[in-house]
Amino acid sequence: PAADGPAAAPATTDVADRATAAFRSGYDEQPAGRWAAPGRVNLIGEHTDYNDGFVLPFALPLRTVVAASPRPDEHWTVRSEIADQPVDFGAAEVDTPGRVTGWGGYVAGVVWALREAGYAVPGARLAIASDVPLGSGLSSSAALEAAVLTALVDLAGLDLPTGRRPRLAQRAENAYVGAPTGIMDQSAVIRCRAGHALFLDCRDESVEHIPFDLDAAGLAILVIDSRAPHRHADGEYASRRAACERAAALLGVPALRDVPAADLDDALGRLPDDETRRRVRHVVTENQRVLDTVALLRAGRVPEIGPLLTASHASMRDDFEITVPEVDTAVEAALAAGALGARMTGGGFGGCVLALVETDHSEAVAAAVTTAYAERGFPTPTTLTVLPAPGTTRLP
Ligand code: GAF
Repeated sequence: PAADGPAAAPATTDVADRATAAFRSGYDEQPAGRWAAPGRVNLIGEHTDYNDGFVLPFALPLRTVVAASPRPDEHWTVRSEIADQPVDFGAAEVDTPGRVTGWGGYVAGVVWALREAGYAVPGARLAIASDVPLGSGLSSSAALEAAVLTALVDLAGLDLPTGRRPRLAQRAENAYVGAPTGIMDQSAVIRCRAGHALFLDCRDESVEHIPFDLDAAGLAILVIDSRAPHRHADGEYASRRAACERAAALLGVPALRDVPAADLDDALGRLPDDETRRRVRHVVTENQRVLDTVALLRAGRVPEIGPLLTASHASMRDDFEITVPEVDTAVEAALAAGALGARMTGGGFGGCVLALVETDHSEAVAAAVTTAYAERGFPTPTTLTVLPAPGTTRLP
């Protein structure tokens, strides 16, 4: 690619080799196995998951790999290529949510969630390597949770169907780490399939794998890292969630998913203030945009989803108020350079933007974003071209 053109995703084997190398140098033995979990982007459906609504993510060809072996006692040691020292904990730390902090908390949280659900979890030695950038809104935490969860399930020979795993990984994040996130990220990293987007109903967790063949349509998805670091666990995410729950209570429905788009005006008329009305309008219209996107994809009308992506961004910017100047700049520059649609993806306040482009325009769109960033004095963004990848797997 040109200097400011999009890059291709790194090969899974490299990150798997790094996990094996970290395991061998840390523990002086071969791991019993290796498990890989991807990051994700969400094509559309933002802040709808905790409103019992619809989302449409797909898995990225960027992976977190955990190399692991069981040990006979209730003790867990975790090494990571990003840390000099291992994190080490026993049952006492696991059984007290929040006790293990930092990245080790996601691992301890998974052990906690499995034990709390009544599963006998073996002690383990683990080593982690990852190509999923941290804090970029691509679900590095869900990838870590899913890789560790799958490793422990396999090492223990537990009978835990794939469809039940996302809730356990989410519990690790909600109740052990303390981040009030929804079910999308864990579902995406565990349940996605190559070449497909995952249409998930977050109320009953039913899924449909929607073919998303970008190559056949002559299209590409660019994932542009806005370089504005994002934080889930912070107050803004929690306050949006709380506002949605308050609004649902005011409207007398279990969740905002129960407000059909056709009833939006009536619902807005029953809300007390403009901010609450805008929050509700985002969620209700975003759910409808997911349904409309799915209908277009089912009909093979892929290029036509572009305006829905762009409308989603406007709704996040104006109604849900979760964008920042870097992501707005990336979206505007991508659209001005000919992208069919563009939007921020993930929880917000930074993170990544995805742009749907005709393949021939990829480099021009990436270059336009870089130029717009330079004009505003923002750090140079990085851009990756991605195709929908598989969910969590055991590696050979
Ligand atoms: C974050 C959360 F983890 C998800 O559950 C979801 O709410 C998303 O933000 C917004 O759509 O990624």
